[in-house]
This record gives sequence, structure tokens and C-alpha cells, in this order.
Amino acid sequence: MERTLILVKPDGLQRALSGEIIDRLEKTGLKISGIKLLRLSEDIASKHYEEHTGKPFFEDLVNYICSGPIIAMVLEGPNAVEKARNIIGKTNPLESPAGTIRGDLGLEVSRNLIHGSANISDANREINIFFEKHEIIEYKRSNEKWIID
Ligand code: D4T
Repeated sequence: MERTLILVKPDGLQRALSGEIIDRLEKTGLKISGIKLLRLSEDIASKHYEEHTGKPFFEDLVNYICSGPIIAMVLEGPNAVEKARNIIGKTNPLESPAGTIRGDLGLEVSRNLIHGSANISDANREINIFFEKHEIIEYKRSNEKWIID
């Protein structure tokens, strides 16, 4: 089954929105198969955002993601990557429609609350940065047949 990496960024925790953010994602039917609270080092943050190395916002982005604890989460389900991105909204909260996490809860691109992997190959790469194999748990939920055909 497809997996995606979600990060509730430092502003999400500071604003006490982590419950709401996880709730919105979990209610879709996507299953939490890994979850942890952590504070990123500059090294790990730079690795996670390596595609943005050298861009004008890179240093601020790394400082922001390292500025407080974050929640890292692996979500699993059919088309998990695309589904999570749809719920999250566009990178800039201003361009995110109402009903999305960033559209409803954020104002600025540099405080956009949450990360979700952009595609399956990024998801695999990012999950390996944040999780050891044994930290991802495979289990069945009793209501799964009512969520996945
Ligand atoms: P993340 O990776 O945080 O989920 O965001 P997206 O996948 O939606 O967007 P992205 O990789 O293009 O950008 C990563 C991160 O950089 C911040 N950012 C981006 C910024 O501060 N200024 C900018 O101009 C852009 C393009 C926001 C998200």
C-alpha cells in the first residue's frame, strides 16, 4: 500500500493545531503507520529539503523547520501521496482553497504548517530520513473494508 511522509511543522505545534491537522488527515481513512515527536538538526533538515539547496528561501526554511519540535508521521492508503496533498492544499496558504489545511489555518508560505511528500519517490526517500524500518507498524483496522474496497 502507498505511503507518504507528513510533518506537522513547528508552527503547527506552537499554535496547538497538531490535533486538528492529524484529525483532518486521519478522517480521510488514511492509516497512521508511524508517528513521532522530534526536533530536527540542521543536517537532517538540509537533507530533507536538499532539492531547495541554494534557493533564496533555503536558509530561512531550514531555520524555521528546526525552530521547535515537529511531528513526523507515515500515512498509508490508496494514493496516499496525492490524497494527503489534496487535503493539505497548495504550498502558499493564500492560494490554497478553503477546506484545505493550509487554506483554512495558514496565511504565509513561510509558515505553512505542514509538509506532505510531493510524489511516491520523494515519499520513499523522506520516510527513510525520518523513520527506521521497525518504527513503521503494519496492522489492520477492523473497519478497513468500509474504507478500502
Ligand atoms: P513542503 O515541502 O514544506 O511540504 O512544501 P511544498 O512541497 O508544498 O512546497 P515546496 O517543496 O515547493 O517548498 C518547500 C517549502 O519551502 C517554503 N517556501 C517555498 C518558502 O518559504 N518560500 C517560497 O518561495 C517557496 C516556493 C514552503 C515550503
